[in-house]
Amino acid sequence: MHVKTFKGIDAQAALAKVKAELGDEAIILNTKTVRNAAGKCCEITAAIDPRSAVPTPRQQADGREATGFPLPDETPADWACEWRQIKDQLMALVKPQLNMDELSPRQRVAIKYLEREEVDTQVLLRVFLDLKADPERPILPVLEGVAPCYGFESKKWQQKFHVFAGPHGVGKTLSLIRLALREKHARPKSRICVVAADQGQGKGRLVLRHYADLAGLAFREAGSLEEMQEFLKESETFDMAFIDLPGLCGQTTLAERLDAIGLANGFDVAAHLVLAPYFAPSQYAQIASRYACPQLKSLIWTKLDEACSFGALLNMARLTELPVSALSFGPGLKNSIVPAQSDMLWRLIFKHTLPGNHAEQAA
Ligand SMILES: Nc1nc2c(ncn2[C@@H]2O[C@H](COP(=O)(O)OP(=O)(O)OP(=O)(O)O)[C@@H](O)[C@H]2O)c(=O)[nH]1
Ligand SMILES: [Mg+2]
Repeated sequence: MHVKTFKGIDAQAALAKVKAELGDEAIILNTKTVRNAAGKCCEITAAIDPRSAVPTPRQQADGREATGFPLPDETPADWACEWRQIKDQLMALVKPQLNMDELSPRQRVAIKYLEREEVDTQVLLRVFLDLKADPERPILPVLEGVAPCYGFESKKWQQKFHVFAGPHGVGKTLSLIRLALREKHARPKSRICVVAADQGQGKGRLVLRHYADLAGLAFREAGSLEEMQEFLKESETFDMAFIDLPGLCGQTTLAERLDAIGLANGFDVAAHLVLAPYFAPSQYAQIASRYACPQLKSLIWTKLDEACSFGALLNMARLTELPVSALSFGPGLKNSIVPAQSDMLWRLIFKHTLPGNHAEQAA
């Protein structure tokens, strides 16, 4: 474990230095205000484990480790587990230093609420330090920094190829169909193709074909490198392609899978990680690391109607540093997915109001 102390004119400045040098995985061990000849300054002591840090897309994109500590090729599972325990213990030590008295009553209530929603301590600490700097500061702009939204629609998402990836059964195929249908509805003239990239294994491709036929979308099967190359040759004739990737097997990573079907380099690809909000924290950490790659651009949350807390949305946004692009809240085809907007996310987290209900209330 590497431990280092950072100084700044205030907590925000010192924290920015921690992030720049050690990354988001850094654990804050201590914060204190010190006086020196120049006046007051904030001192933060932080630690990082060089082996268990989850690589961020930024780190992978330029091939360098932003912490400056080299990562070995493999992280032994027992060490990862041990580090998690150490981290939990360190967090338990740090937590009492989240001195709630330093916040205004409104800020305090919001932080306590997030804690009950199972928002992890790293997120809470970041929010706490931001709020502490200004007792008048409302919490939502701070949270928007942690989990920004960038709603899925072609006006904003101008990539041609959209890959829907994620664990088995989370709702990848259904999300893809609904977003493709929304796009077709909004721009009837756009030439949209849906592509089953599941090598003929999943029943999802039958569903895809069925809805593609009904909605007048083109449909292709391209699960292998050869089939994908064939598809890419004719892709000039389409404005957008929605590619349905099956859940990854074993320890395969998304980068390896995209490489295997020839989508890793040189194409206009945005991959979207589809997730449901009821995995265990350790599973999210593993998913974040397996799916991290330069093409991964957003998170799509599904099965919100089945969840009882939504802290995972903030936790995963911090882990992946990705915006949320769509929210799905029902098993049906109609009125059950929307491009994500910040107000929907906060209503979901703070009021447990599903986006659909919000739309109805507003109507
Ligand atoms: N309640 C609820 N069910 C959903 C939601 N999204 C998808 N589902 C259901 O989840 C099940 C799996 O959906 P799929 O789209 O087939 O999931 P998938 O990730 O493509 O599954 P695989 O291809 O088998 O890995 C279906 O029964 C969907 O109706 C949602 O937002 N809410
Ligand atoms: Mg599927």
